[in-house]
Amino acid sequence: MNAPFDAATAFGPDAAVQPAPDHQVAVIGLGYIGLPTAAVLASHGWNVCGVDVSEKVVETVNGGGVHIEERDLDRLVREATESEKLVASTEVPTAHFYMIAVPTPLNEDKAPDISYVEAAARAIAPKVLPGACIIVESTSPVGTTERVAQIIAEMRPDLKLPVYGSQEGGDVALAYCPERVLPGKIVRELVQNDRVIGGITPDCAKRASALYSSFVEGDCHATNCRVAETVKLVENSFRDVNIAFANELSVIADDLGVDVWDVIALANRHPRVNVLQPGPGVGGHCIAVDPWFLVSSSPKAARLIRTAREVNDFKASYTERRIRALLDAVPGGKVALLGLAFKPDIDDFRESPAMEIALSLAKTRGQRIMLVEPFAEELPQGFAGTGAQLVALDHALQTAEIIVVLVDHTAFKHLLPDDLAGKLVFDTRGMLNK
Ligand code: SAJ
Repeated sequence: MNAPFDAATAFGPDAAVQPAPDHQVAVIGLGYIGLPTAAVLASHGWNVCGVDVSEKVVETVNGGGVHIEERDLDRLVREATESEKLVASTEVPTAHFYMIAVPTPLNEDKAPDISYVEAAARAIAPKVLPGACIIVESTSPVGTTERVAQIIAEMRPDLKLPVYGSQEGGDVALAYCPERVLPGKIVRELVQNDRVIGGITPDCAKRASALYSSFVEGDCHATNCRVAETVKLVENSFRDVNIAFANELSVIADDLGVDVWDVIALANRHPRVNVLQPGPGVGGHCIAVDPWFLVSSSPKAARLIRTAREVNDFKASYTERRIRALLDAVPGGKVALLGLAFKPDIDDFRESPAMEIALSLAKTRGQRIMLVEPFAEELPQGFAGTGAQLVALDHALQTAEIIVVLVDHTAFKHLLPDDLAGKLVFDTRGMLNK
């Protein structure tokens, strides 16, 4: 164990030449991306060590359990730990491949905070051996992969690191390969989606591709690390800008007194038009965050991207104002807010515009608020003491004068006009039109 090895020859778990260490892949960060990735790698035959700073997470995974809800993940992790292909640890081991999948949040001035990636690089540096390959998966500002190389170079002067723009390989390969999976479909998309693999040098991309091509059914596209880092930010910014167009349209349609859902459905009958769906704002940990990385790096140029972010944030406060107007129109009446998650059929309430709206309303009108959320077993944190109640859909339909659809969960889709007869209805998702 821990003998020098050559990861360039490790083209898959079944390759004829297999170097010594027990841990072929170390996945740093066992969150929404790292844990599914570690489990999928293990299910494809790799010996994986998942690393997390949280002892509780490590204990849970080693016990075959999961600390996050994601379709099929519990089964995958249980099988991977039972077969001993996946172990978890708080310590970074020596490995052939290191994958960094830690958070990259925004700081207060909306600039990216890559300190967790830097900490991961510092934890890898003492363990890394010549021939290994380090891959960053975390959504990152352009230049982050090179920053990781710089940290390793500073801590390990004995190693020759690759240099961007050079054709020469180094002792250690470094690449950026962004995750692109959709929450709710992570396990499937990890295998099916194409991947973009950007090396600091072409050789780095080739070495990183060896790992991905062992479990990805989609195509693996090799490029350089700066392009790959930009691609990730572009994907989520593209979606944010397009959702902003739909959200702005919904406000314009209110001004004009036309039905935005009819407008979008008919406009989308044009062969080159595809307007997305308005909602109560944009949530999640990616689309509402990543565009700021581009704005932060090019503040003057990124005018459309910044405005789109502002439009999508504005849509949540606009929605709240409309609900307050409905409450004012029915003095003493109760409102049922349908859905709190950040998008349909998911139990993730973090960074959710629906949750933000509900919490803000509950603070001042708590006694008049009923929450209907099939994915919540109890009243979510923050509502305690406000008077807001978590109720079943049937109860809400019997007692509320106002119904607001914030999330179009499948569990709400059977609602019929008769169920809503005599009530004030505000459908932020156009669910009842479909
Ligand atoms: N939304 C709308 N209208 C739409 C589509 C979405 O209001 O027409 C809202 C959703 O309700 C939600 C938010 O946007 O609040 C984001 O949802 P999403 O399903 O569009 O995306 P995420 O955040 O769950 O996942 C995205 C994906 N990126 C793209 O589709 C370009 C996923 O592939 C990425 O891997 C993920 O971000 C990530 O981790 O970066």
